[in-house]
Amino acid sequence: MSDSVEPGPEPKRYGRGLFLVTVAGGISSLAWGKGLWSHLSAATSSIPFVPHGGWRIYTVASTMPSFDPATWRLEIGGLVEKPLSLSMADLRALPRARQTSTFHCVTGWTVDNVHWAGVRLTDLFAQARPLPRAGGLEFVSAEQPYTDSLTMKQALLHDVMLAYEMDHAPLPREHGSPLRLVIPEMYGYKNVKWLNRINLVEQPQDGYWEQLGYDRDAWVGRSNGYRS
Ligand SMILES: Nc1nc2c(c(=O)[nH]1)N[C@H]1C(S)=C(S)[C@@H](COP(=O)(O)O)O[C@H]1N2
Ligand SMILES: [Mo]
Repeated sequence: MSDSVEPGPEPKRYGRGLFLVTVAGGISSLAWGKGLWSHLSAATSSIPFVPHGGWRIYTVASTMPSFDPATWRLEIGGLVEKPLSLSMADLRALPRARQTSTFHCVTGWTVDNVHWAGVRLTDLFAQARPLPRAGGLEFVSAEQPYTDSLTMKQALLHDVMLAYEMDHAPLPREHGSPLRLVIPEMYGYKNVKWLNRINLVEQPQDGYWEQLGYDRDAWVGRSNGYRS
């Protein structure tokens, strides 16, 4: 772990939680990996999991949001003609988009050929009808205070989606259940997990990692996160 601020978890962000887990689990190394996460998971949720296929699980809060299908909604508001409040069933009733794309974290890890299924923003816009002055979208996570944003043009790239399935199964909790943003052209920090609100705004604003110095336009290989 370097001293620079990186879009990924830093032990200090877990503060007390990490300390307690470390002591309780008797972990001698703070390396971010299978060992630490299986202990953290055991301490913070009843769903054990092990990162697979090169993924690292990142959060900014000490516990992950949980998903209750009975009450969960995706809210779409701000500069729209018709604000929406969609259940998971509503989302699944929309045209189902699928793609296979590669996922890049700015800290250097990559996962090839991730299979996603979900909805395209155009299908939501057909219902919500953004106002002409809506030039950006703010994506708000249930995991506070994580947010990020895109321009309207970026949001309409052909392989941007709101994914509810990953690798042929419902999106796992640690990957942002039930819904996450996927934008393969940009680094992982733009791919907001536990998405539950989209606000249409005039211009994008800095999100969580951008307030800490990362580029708002996080093009893979072309933004300030690039590490050779
Ligand atoms: N809500 C939320 N979304 C997030 C993050 C986070 O900490 N919280 N981390 C981002 C970063 S930096 C990366 S690389 C990816 C990692 O995705 P994963 O945790 O599914 O592996 O999630 C992104 N989305
Ligand atoms: Mo990341």
